[in-house]
Amino acid sequence: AQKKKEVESRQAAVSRAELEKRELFKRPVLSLRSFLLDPEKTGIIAEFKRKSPSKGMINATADVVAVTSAYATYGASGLSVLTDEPFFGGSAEDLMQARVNQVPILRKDFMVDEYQLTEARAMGADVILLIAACLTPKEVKQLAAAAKKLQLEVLLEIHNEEELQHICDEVDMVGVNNRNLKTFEVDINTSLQLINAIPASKPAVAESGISSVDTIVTLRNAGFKGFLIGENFMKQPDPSIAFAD
Ligand code: IGP
Repeated sequence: AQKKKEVESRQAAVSRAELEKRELFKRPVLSLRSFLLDPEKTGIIAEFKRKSPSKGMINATADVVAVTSAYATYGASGLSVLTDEPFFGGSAEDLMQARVNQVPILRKDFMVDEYQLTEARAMGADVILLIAACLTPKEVKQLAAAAKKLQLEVLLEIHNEEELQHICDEVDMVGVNNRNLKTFEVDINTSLQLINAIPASKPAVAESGISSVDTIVTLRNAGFKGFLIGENFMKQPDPSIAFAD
């Protein structure tokens, strides 16, 4: 509900038609799906996140261009940039700055309205996130269909078996969040337990709580193509060198 209000006030200031006129809106998008399916690539989606509700401040001083450029140089298959301000201290400006990189970018936010999809395109995003816990299956289908019309790819995030019901044709990839959004508890087994129920046509992404190469190997062997990593990089004083280790 808070998101809806936030979106409404932005929409009152900048119309959809205005967003559609922006230069970035017209740029061709990059496919995260094909980057994840490329066996030559790492599958790592590296996230720029200053703070979070579970951890508080993670890194107050990191520079978005320096960090995301290093992520891309060290082999990230994709970038994830938080644009949610209230909970994660992100902004549209962060994503637009990260756009200097030639890798697919996920707009990480709570999407509840089609206006946000137009915004995502106008920021230079390639992929949007739809969180099953925040949306009905019907809303997922509608927002995903609208995203496709804008050429954006869709990553659907699930956390349990019940949310498998939210998977539909319009969704390109399925993420399993190892973090319970209510308790903030993180368990990699969440990913390992759900992977076999995810259709093979939709590359699976393991999200949250990944901090070792061993874990990535385990998840890859289980069938995951993507690995979304935020805190492990961002908690370093200089996240731009963290990826190299
Ligand atoms: C990254 P971590 O534990 O590596 O920092 O997690 C990412 O998965 C996490 O930020 C995330 C998230 C979300 C944030 C997953 N789903 C939905 C905001 C909204």
